[in-house]
Amino acid sequence: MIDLRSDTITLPDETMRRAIYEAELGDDVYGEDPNVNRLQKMAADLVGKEAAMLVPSGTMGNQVAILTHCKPGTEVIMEADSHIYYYEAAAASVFAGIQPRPLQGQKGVLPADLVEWAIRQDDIHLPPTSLICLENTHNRAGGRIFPLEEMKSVFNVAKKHGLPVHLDGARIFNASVASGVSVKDFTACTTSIQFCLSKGLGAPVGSIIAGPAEFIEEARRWRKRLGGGMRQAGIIAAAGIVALDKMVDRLAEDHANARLLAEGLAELKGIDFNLDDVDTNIVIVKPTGMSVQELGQQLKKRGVLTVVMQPDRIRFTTNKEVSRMDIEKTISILEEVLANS
Ligand code: TLP
Repeated sequence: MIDLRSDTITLPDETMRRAIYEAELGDDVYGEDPNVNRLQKMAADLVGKEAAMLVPSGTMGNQVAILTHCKPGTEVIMEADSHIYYYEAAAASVFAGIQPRPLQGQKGVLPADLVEWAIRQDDIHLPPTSLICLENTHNRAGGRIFPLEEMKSVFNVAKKHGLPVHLDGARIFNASVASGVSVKDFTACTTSIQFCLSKGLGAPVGSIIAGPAEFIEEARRWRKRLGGGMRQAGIIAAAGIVALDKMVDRLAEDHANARLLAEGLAELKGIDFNLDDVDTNIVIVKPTGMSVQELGQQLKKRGVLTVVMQPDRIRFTTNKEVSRMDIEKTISILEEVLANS
């Protein structure tokens, strides 16, 4: 099977498995796991924040950040197609008791003036705005990069209103590798960030949440409340260290494969698709001659796995397990399937 469902399907390579096997362990709830401590220090340095903390998943990272930043009854500004709004099973409403304020972005980007417009005035009728969430790269917009200048503008608006900014940077390393902008430059426009070790970077599990030391101290309590205090988590952290040390540069291969796929798709009839919409490792297309379900099934029958993203859109996500040859094969399979549409 050529698995283009997600970059979450990536498997740890031999170096990672060896690091996991050899990891010296301790109880992280006592702060005694050497690999967790090393990973957290490494991650904080990489994103230019005072402190960082390992969490089991990107979802928990985002939710712990919201719980730490916000009081119940406040409002959180987020993009209407963001992972936090769309894919986290309303966790922020359930756990943090916040009211989401979804704003329609432009290809995942929230313009600063729209954000400023949505910030609540001080009025007894209104929920106070407590947080602004951004996503970079933006998953449902097709792995789009939130440009640095736009992030700066949002951050300036946030500062003006005394509000924190949380970045869902599940794929911030993709944004950095593809744009040449350092991760630190992106994260300088944020108060806190969550990024995933378990997507294109190939670790089996784990995400990092980073921010000011005081914020991370409080986040640690929230992680514990949610049952995310992991004991000998060095098993996970050892893989995370390899991910940050050795796997960042290889994201360029995923981007090149996505571009190859996109160029192939641009030649085909039966789909609506714009080559300029592909920034990183995600390609989202709209079939015109058949339903997305039908296209997904036809591809699966021929050995290509994809994911339905919207009622009329299907997603291909390049990842470490998929080679250039696999992409060439996918293009010819698509040609065959779409020719019959
Ligand atoms: N995204 C997954 C699915 O949940 C949709 C995928 O296959 O793309 N932020 C962003 C931007 C994400 O794309 C994801 C996962 C997460 C957060 C959550 O990470 P996990 O799965 O570790 O909870």
